[in-house]
This record gives sequence, structure tokens and C-alpha cells, in this order.
Amino acid sequence: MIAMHGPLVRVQAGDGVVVAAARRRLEWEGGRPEAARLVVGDRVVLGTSGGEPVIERVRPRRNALVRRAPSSSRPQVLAANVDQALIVTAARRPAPNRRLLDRFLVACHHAGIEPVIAINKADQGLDLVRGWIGLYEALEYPVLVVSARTGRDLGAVKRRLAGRTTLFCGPSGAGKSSLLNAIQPGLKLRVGAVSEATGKGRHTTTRAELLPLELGGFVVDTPGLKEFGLWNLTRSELVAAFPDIAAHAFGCRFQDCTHLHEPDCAVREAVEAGDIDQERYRSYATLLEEIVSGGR
Ligand SMILES: Nc1nc2c(ncn2[C@@H]2O[C@H](COP(=O)(O)OP(=O)(O)OP(=O)(O)O)[C@@H](O)[C@H]2O)c(=O)[nH]1
Ligand SMILES: [Mg+2]
Ligand SMILES: [Zn+2]
Repeated sequence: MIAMHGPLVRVQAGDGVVVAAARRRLEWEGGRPEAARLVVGDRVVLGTSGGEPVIERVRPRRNALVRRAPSSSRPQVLAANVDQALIVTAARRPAPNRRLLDRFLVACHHAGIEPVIAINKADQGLDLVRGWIGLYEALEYPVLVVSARTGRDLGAVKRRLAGRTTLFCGPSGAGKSSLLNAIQPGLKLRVGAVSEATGKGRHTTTRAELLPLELGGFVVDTPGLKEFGLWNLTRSELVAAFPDIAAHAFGCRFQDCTHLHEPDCAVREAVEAGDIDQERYRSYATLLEEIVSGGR
């Protein structure tokens, strides 16, 4: 499935594209998923009704990147059936947001989607990111430092994309669409300037869309996200998604230690000793509190 256009759905069928309506009662093979609405990346079975193409069934999802829809208690699926997610962050404008980056990393881990961190706009200078790139590399997340404007290291991005389906995600204005245009100018995706007043993007891309690459493979360009609330994670799944925290958790006195306030907590000791990065620990603590309070 390529994109939703109100009631109509654009579907890649072989080499061609078909515009189809979805049956009112879609059949979800393998059972209804948590968020039973078609999303970009869904694999569907087409039939016809009155001579017009219709979507009859949806294949089981191999994976899905899900967040809590803003100010609601419902899940929102960003895309399904992707091989990897390229989490795009600007080097300076909009200001890099470690908390949001960690949220994306946790959600990818939970969904079983391989994350790749892309620091775009390297031409703006790397002083705001230099201090922590090595930390993420040490956690074995690939980090690409690139520039859609100057073309810096776009070859590395292309090698990552070739032959795979990649979700481009990150805040508005980070340059997701610009990177895709730089890689494949024929895409002609709309891009929008970062606001001078707020330093934020202007939500230029308004719907997720699956795009075929000349290199082979597909990308999903998505609208920038301001928030990423976790959906349906347990405490232990959260710890598992923080390899740096998980590596120390076995040393805590209490087996069910939350690493927030218990005595003899090996995680907090490691933070104090500088063995766990403070910002990573803050991300963990924020997300844990969100889980405990039910996501509000
Ligand atoms: N200096 C510099 N500016 C860039 C670079 N890449 C993108 N930009 C600019 O950043 C602004 C935002 O780019 P977009 O590609 O629209 O960002 P986006 O992430 O797709 O944003 P949304 O669609 O709103 O989520 C545009 O003005 C781009 O020209 C870069 O490598 N260097
Ligand atoms: Mg865009
Ligand atoms: Zn602990």
C-alpha cells in the first residue's frame, strides 16, 4: 500500500499503481491487529467490485511502528512491514532532540525494526551533536553524518537503502524529504523552510507515502512528528530497549528495581560514575514514568 487519499488507497501492483477503495469490512489475515486501519506498507489482496478495484484482504503485518496518538489513548501505526527506520535529526536547526531520538530508538527496538541514525545538515556545523554521536555508535546504532545540501556521505545512505524498505522518520524540518530528493531528484518531494521565529519545521509533508527507489527497494517518507508517546511497552521491555541500562541492571539489590529511587541501584551508581550517559538515563526515567502513569 502506497498512500491513503481519503477513502481511496494507492496500491503498488507489480510495476503499476492501482487506485482502489477498501471494502467496508476488510479481512485481516491472521487476525485483527491492534490498530486495524490500513497504513502505508500494508500488503493487500485486490479484487474487483462492479468492475472497480477493491482491497479485500490485508496480509499479516511483519512489523509495525506504533505510537500513542497525541492526546489520546489510541495506538497510531506509522507504517508496517519496513526493514529499517532512518531516524533523521538536524545538526543544528531544528535543534537536535535527544529525548525524541531515544523514543524512536525504543519504539524501533520494540517493533523489531532496525534503526539507523542520520544527522542531516552537517553543513550547519556539528558542535551540538559531536558530544554524543560516539555514545550511540558504542551502543551499536549506525550513525550517518550527512548533508542533503552539500551531498556529504549520501553514498552511505544509498548503500543502506538499496534493496530494502526504509521508513524515514524524525521531527519536522530535519530534512527527510530533502535527503530523498538529493538521493533521487526525480522524486520532487515538497520541502519547506524551517521557521525563523521558532526554529521548527513547518510540517511540509502531510501524509506518509511509499516511494520506489531506482536503487531498488522502497522508502516511506513521513510527516515530521513533534511527539512520540510509547504504546504498549512493559517496564522490562523498556529496560531491554536501553542496552546501556540493561547492562547494569543485573547488579541492583532488588530484582524489580525501577532504577529511579531504590537503594543499592547499580544503574544509578553507573550514572553517577559516568558509565551511563546522564541524558540517556533521563530519557529512560521519563519513559518509565510515562509507562507507569499510563502514558499521560
Ligand atoms: N543547511 C541545510 N539545510 C537543509 C538540509 N537538508 C534540508 N535542509 C532544509 O531544511 C528545511 C526542511 O527540509 P524538509 O526536507 O522539508 O524537512 P522534512 O524533514 O521533510 O520536514 P517535514 O516534511 O515537515 O516533516 C528545508 O528548508 C531544506 O532546504 C541540509 O543538509 N543542510
Ligand atoms: Mg518532508
Ligand atoms: Zn536499579
